[in-house]
Amino acid sequence: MVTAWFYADSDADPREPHQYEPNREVSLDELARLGVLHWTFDPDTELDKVNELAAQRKYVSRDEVNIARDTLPNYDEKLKTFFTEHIHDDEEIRYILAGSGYFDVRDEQDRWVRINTKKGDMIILPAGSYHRFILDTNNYLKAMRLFKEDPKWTPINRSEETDKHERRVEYLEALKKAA
Ligand code: KMT
Ligand code: NI
Repeated sequence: MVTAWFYADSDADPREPHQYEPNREVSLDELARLGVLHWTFDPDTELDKVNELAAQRKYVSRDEVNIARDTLPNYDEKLKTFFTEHIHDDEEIRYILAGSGYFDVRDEQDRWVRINTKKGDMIILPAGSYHRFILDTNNYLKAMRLFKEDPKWTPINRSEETDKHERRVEYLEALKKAA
């Protein structure tokens, strides 16, 4: 099951949890309001449920990304890209097969919400939501990435331009309605 909290800014390694003291937890209801969807399916026994969800949401293809220094080509560069705040035209769907890591998403007040994911967690970040990804101090995560046909998931790094991006505007409209 995912857990979430407000990210406390500091000079500490971003792979550290970055919790306030005391921790400022973000509820699963609040995550839902931000449009973040999540499930937990055991990769050893419940892949049929992943397949069912993929069929429902029309994810027709998938691949795997093995994020560790020894397995991911251009590791440092890739991690830097993952941790640069961005949006996509499509939603981002990740199913954690092993290890753990953090997905950070912005709330409507532009605060970072840190979402802790681990083996079995499936997470969907909505199109147009500003987000980033980083490993935690275990330095390992293997994930299945699921895609719709003709996926548009190239990262578009945040700028004044992306604030006006069609998906971004749609996402903010949806947030307002959910408020
Ligand atoms: C992305 O788009 O930020 C990613 O694919 C993150 C790595 S997948 C766990
Ligand atoms: Ni992304």
